Amino acid sequence: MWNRRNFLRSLGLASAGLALKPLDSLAQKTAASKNKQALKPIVLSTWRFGLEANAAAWKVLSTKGKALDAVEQGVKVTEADPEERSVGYGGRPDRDGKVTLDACIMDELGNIGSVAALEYIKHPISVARAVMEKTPHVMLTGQGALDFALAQGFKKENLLTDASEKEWKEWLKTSEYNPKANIENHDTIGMIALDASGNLSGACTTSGMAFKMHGRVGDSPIIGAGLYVDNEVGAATATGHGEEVIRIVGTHLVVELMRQGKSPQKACEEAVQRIIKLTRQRGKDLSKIQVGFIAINKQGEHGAYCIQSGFNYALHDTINGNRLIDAPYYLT
Ligand code: SD4
Repeated sequence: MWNRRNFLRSLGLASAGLALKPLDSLAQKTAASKNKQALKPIVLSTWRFGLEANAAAWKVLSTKGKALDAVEQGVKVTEADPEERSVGYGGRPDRDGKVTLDACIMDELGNIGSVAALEYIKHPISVARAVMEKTPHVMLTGQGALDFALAQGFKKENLLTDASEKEWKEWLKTSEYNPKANIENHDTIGMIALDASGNLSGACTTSGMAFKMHGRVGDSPIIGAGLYVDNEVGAATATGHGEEVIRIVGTHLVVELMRQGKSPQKACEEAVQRIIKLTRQRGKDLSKIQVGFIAINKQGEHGAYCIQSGFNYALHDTINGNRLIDAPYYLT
């Protein structure tokens, strides 16, 4: 007789003793979300230069390449562009006139690599990847990072362009360190991607805050602050005042909020709220601070949120192609 039990047995479920139990609504929801077709591949990156970076990443993703390769190839475009004065070559220097770079990378297995305060190397993200793949460590800084890069065959180059040097000399006239929200003395490219196989990876790279103290390290090379990936849950990256992102271990928080069931959008909002609360608690002026988060989850859903208007991000997916989106913000 053909009954439900026989049908389930034909699927190999009844013998596992699973299928005959009534599903409660939570289990049903979980099953539904697992069955939901993930929107993939998808890549998301910070700021308008993310459009060009996404295009490079998409070449990898659309040919079934790995998210890890996509994010590295993507952010390298921004690192190499001297017109982008906040990342890599052409980045604004610190107050001593030195271009010092921060970057990190994380893959779907939890492998991580990072460099901080690295000078003279155009592609710190690739050095971060080499730290991840070729050393027993996860982070190298300053001279040690440079020595390692040179030993790996990276070329030593002057990264201070005439334009950035001119700006620094102008800045020296007042020497006032007063980074303004959204004014181009701080930007970073953070990129997160979900590939066709459903794996997540991310990369983050910057020259950091312009005219920072020599040796200052921001959030961008710190796993859990500027970038975090958990292949079971989602990925997030950050831009803006790094000190504020570090204070709440921002991207780890965003990913953990997604783990608790929050959408990427809600998770970004809650992390920004956390910064707002601490800023007020510390009696600091919120209007001077900008932080933006972007996030994706395993289903390819995305979200973004920032403190004040002016932050945008680039999104490339299979439905709408590559586009720039203004992030929603808190302060009106
Ligand atoms: C830093 N978070 O060094 C970086 C800078 C940045 O938009 O992203 N600015 O603090």
